[in-house]
Amino acid sequence: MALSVPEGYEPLDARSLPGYLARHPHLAARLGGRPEDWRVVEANDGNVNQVFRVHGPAGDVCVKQSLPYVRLVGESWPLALGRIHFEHLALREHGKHVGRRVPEVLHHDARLFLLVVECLTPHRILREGMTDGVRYPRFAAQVADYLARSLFFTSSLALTAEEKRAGVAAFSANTAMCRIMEDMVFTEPYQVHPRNRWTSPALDGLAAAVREDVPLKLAAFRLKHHYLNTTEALIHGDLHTGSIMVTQEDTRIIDQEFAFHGPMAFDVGSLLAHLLLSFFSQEGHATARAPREDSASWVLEVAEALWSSFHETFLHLWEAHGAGAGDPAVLLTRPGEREALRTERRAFLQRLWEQSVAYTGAEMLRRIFGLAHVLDLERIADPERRARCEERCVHLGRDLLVEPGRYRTVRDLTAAARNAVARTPRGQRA
Ligand code: SR1
Ligand code: MG
Repeated sequence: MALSVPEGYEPLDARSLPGYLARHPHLAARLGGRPEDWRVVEANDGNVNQVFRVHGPAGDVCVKQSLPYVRLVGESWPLALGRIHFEHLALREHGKHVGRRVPEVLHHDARLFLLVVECLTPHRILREGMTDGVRYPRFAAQVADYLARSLFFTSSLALTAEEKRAGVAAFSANTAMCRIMEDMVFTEPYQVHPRNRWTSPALDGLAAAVREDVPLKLAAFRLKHHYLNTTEALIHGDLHTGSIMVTQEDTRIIDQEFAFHGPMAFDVGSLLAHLLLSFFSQEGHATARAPREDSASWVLEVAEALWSSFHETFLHLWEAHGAGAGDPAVLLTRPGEREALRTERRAFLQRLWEQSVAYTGAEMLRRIFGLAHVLDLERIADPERRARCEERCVHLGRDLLVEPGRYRTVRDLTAAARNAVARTPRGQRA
């Protein structure tokens, strides 16, 4: 059955794309030469959209277009085209606060649901680099700065009530993408569901245990409730290591199609989850010549630096640019109230930390039992070896989701990850 699309919409492909770009002089000029000289490369490393990189004699562009279905699955899973509109809006809004941490928008075509952004070269997807054991010295500080700025400046700590509500309204129709998360993160991994998959038979028992685990299912739904009902800031909405491109010097955040006004902790927790998934996968990639212990340690150092740098930057931004409608500084204006204000701000960040811990757990679990897995673990070819790494993810993920309050600091979290590995020496099951 053909999927219904608005009049004027058609998906472009490698053959039709040069003609389209040639009709837009600023894009053609950026590429240089003539359309015959342009090389179109399909870069379908995301799950949802169609992406092309186009290389010309003078430069490159990246073209992203919504398809009327989920690219990973095909036409059997229809998906609203409007997601590219929200990606465009989020790039514009976050771009005001984070500068070049997000790609520059070059062109938006509302009729074709198409976006052209700068092509990031020589950057590569962070997850791929980390899976190869590469370390990126600037990443933690740069992504922490991105997170603090994108979240703080789109929250009511900085905005007036009118600005904040206008932001919530602008993204409120991104429901199709939020629904993917509501189903895939908080619901399906805890049910028998046709989209679920895991390393079988090694993890069959754990998958069944998850479906019968009442405290875990309650914790997942407590968090789903939080996700559904929190409009704290304009969040990226899918901030994992596959949504980040890096070089040794630079960090850029891509793929904003899940953006909406949601919980700050969803972004923080998602990123921490993917760091932990990478950490637990490192042993699965170890060889005698490359034991990966240094890469694994680096990943946890990144988690620690990320949170402490985020914490410090967020407080600094609050101090310098606060007094939005939701900032208690509006009321606590007397010199004698400064200390109470500082205490309140730190308490805010402590709550954000504990919410982030719970989201970390949920994201780790869904990447083991749900539809969308991660290259870090999938690239471990031997299923027994992969299952050993995944079991550690499941045990820690469950604990983070059910008892986030036990992890008061980021060091509690990284210590738990290190202990999980130490408790089950190489080659043993958890
Ligand atoms: C159907 S999309 C599967 C997943 O890929 C994206 O990156 C999101 O994380 C989504 O849940
Ligand atoms: Mg993505």
